[in-house]
Amino acid sequence: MDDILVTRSSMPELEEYIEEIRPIWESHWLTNMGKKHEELSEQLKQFLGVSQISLFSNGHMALELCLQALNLQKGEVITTPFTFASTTHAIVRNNLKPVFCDIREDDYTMDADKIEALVTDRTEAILPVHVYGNLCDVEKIEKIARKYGLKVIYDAAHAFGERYRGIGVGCFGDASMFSFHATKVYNTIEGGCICFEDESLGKKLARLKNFGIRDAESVDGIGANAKMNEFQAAMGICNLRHIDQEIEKRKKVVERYRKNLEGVSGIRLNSIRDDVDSNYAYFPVLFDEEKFGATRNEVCDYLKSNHILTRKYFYPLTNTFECYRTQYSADDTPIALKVSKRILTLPLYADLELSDVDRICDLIMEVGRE
Ligand code: T4K
Repeated sequence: MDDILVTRSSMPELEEYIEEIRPIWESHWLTNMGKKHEELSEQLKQFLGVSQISLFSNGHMALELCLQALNLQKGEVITTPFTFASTTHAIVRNNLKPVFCDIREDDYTMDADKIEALVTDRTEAILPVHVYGNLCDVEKIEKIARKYGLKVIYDAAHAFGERYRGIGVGCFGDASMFSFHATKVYNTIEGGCICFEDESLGKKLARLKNFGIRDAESVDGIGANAKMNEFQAAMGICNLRHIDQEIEKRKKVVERYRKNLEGVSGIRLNSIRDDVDSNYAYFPVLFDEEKFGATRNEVCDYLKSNHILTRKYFYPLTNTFECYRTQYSADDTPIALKVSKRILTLPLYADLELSDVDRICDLIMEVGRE
């Protein structure tokens, strides 16, 4: 029996991709902001409903270079430990100090009511994560940022294509990063972008992702190489043609999971907001051992023994990583700690068969009863 993995990359038909890359073959123009790159930029701007966009080789470099471009010098950035390694590393690799804020119990995003207590005279920015595609409290965060003069950079890696009350999620804050990694709702194989409004930020990003080069004879920034190449952009153009159907298929999978698992004692499903058009990026389930009768780890192991490979996104918390643990205590973010020990993301991708969803849910119920 083949394993069912936590996700499976969406891909166009091979012939569609071949047609898309044919001009690249003919022109020999492979990277450095070529025609496909420019075409995809325009298409994504429209699709995401944002005013400015800058494409990158991956989401992490987009985030890291965005923080660099914002020139944050006071030192502290308030963020969440309930995220992928990238978010925290992007801060630290800019010689900035992450200050960890706890999360909300219902949607796992940064608890905006706990931000103000963490603001010091060294705080310069807030970096929240729309984790699993759950939107942060963008209004409250905006208010706090205004009050203290802080920048807001959203890690929107999971929130591609989502809208809040009709507004593209990339419109909030000073900048938002989307990831186009193979495992995401939308992929360019690897890739990512920053969305923003301020044109001067766009100019800095353009230089920083290309070694800091201003023009052929001047280099005025300590940049990196983080350009999206033409093959990535071609994949992005193809995948964007099918994104609405892909999200629709994911929705069906999520609805089936919810139908099967809703109301089961000891299982908490991801909360759903009416004012957000979801992209159905992840299906996290929280297990309360006492009520359900089994721990998250027991469920994970049982599913694995039945060829279902789930993931413990996001365990461990980033503030407990070996590289950070001497500087932080997870006890300072007790809700994040509790959630990270109990949460499991179940397989979710557009082509996941509904019969497999039923089987996964049956297996989960078996562990709970044992
Ligand atoms: N911020 C947040 C909140 C993020 O979640 C991420 C990335 C970032 C920032 C950084 O964005 P990028 O620089 O990645 O654009 C995966 C992804 O590598 C990572 O992109 C993602 N978050 C994270 C949540 O998940 P792993 O180590 O769990 O991936 P891996 O290789 O175990 O793949 C998971 C499953 O995906 C596999 O079991 C099968 C499937 N898969 C994987 C690959 C690589 C495919 O179907 N096709 C593939 O090509 O990190």
